[in-house]
Amino acid sequence: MGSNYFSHKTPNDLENGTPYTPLPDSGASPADHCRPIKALAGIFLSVLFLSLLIVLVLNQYPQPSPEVNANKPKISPSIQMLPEKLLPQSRGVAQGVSEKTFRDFSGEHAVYPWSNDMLAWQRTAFHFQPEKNWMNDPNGPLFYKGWYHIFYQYNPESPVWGNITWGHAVSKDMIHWLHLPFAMVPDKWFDANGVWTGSATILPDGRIVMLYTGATNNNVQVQNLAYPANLSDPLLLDWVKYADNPVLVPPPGILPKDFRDPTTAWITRDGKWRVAIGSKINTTGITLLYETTDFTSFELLDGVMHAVPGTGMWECVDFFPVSTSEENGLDTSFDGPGIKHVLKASLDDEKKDYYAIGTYDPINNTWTPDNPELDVGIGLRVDYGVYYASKTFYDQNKHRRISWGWIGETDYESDDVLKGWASVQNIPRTVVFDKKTGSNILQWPVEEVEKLRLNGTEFPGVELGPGSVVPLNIGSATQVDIVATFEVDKAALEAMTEIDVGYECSTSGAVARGTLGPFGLLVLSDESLSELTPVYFYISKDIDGSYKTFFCSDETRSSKAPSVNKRVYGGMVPVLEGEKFSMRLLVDHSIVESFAQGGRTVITSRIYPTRAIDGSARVFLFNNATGTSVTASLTIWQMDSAHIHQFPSDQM
Ligand code: DQQ
Repeated sequence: MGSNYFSHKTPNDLENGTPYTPLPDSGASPADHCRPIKALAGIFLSVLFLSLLIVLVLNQYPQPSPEVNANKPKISPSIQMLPEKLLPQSRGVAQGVSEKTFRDFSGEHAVYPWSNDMLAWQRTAFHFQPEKNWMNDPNGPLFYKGWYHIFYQYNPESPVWGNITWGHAVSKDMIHWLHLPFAMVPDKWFDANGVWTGSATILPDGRIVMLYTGATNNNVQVQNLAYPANLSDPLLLDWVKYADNPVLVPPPGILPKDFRDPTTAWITRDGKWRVAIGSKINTTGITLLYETTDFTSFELLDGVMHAVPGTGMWECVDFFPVSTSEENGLDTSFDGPGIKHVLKASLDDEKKDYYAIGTYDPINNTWTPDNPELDVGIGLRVDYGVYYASKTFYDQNKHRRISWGWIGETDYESDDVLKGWASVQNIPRTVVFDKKTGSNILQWPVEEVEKLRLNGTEFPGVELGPGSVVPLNIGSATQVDIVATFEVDKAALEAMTEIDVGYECSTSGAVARGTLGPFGLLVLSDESLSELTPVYFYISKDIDGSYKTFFCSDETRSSKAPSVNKRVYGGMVPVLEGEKFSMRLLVDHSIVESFAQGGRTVITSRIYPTRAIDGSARVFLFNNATGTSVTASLTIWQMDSAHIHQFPSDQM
């Protein structure tokens, strides 16, 4: 590193500041040596548990009448054990980011003999994804001169994490996309090991500032400045990296691999910009706050904006205001009455996105959660499924706040290599404060996705007795948008005496029958229910007589392939007096995005079926409660595919 890069910078001088203690690039800690044994024991128990579940399930669902289906693939898979050397390699950890390979398998170490049809089917039809190779975090989303821009962490060379470059695409509606040339590649010493995550800020004079993390040639995490070469280009094709980068280096007390992912900046009444950056001190997750006027020199503000002990490294911090009285979204710099601030962090240790709602104090540069028991990292999740590194932006075009998030893979890395790609981004979601509960945000797919709806089929007032499964005859259901409400028999609700305090989605699943649940939908199910993914509500009664509702997505029987992760995801969802139980599901091949009660609780699942694909994928209603009937009313739309192509080169 040439000292000229830093000569004018204090106190963040790489050479004169607190010396770095580089973390070892690899090598097992003492705890690591125990992992194979623990993993084997875990795998054995998981296999045993899964087998028991499968046996149980065969008796749980009455079989619907069989229907002849000429398209059903005739596959008799044989399982092969993977040699130890084929187990997925760790990706990212040595370079100082969280694990980018899915390793948390509940199955055994076995490869499944996927057919080409099965792998091809997994590719989504209306979610954003590059043509091939690896993608992770969304970066710097913005709206500019008529175009929505998405940048993203991308490996141009393979379907696994590495060589991180900024992919770039534009859209008029955030549904149909045109791929553009890479915005930034790792070609400078200050980002030689990766052009990592960053955020855009649109200044009042129209200039665009992009702050991003660079992993330097020595794997130190620094913050860099980039800006468009030509602001009159609506496509923002060319990006200039500021010559005097980095503009920020890890401050004293922060390890060189614990300093990343700058937020969008916001301006306060003193006319100065603030930028938050995630980090940790020991095991306390923290948000550092910097002040700047020119985005080239920054001052670290005293203390931290927020810290939560035990939550570990905070990646991809996001910070934004929400209106407590209006419907519209707010610019990140909005200041005025009737607002709260949302603080979100992606927990490196758990690979989960958490948020909390609270109050920002721009004088003391602190943020305080409304409810300390639901603080960042210990309370509400942005999404209870496979979803990470989310980032919002203010869409000045439609006055709304939009969030993007990375939906990773939960299959074997070797399967990703076979299919040639890995990961997608969610359907962008509008984010507002939930004025009814006052305690959570609401996330909802942008209205533009509804333009993909084709023929809709309505199913009004379907009666579901205890233990019933009802097929919904819409033909193939691999690309569908489902909006459903459920009404529980009021008498059963009032008569329930059973106390049911121990329910958790993750440990119970759709086979655990209670008086008032589970009930919901089975998606990506084949005709004989040999593969199925229940998305459901479960109502439990607490000791004090109150009801709690859980919203869950149960992947445990979603695939015959043992080499994919199959979990039950979910959490609690507030259902207020007078409200029906409502859910919306976007099914797009291997993705199911599920929204309960208007988006109070959201779950994203990755599903890799072997039978419930193409024309064999069906949807059913089910009620596995023992003590209540449920009335369901729903509409299912088949969904068109989005147009996602290269931008025509003659028009660039
Ligand atoms: N992904 C980036 C980092 C970020 C992580 C590297 C989160 O900047 O912390 O690809 O997934």
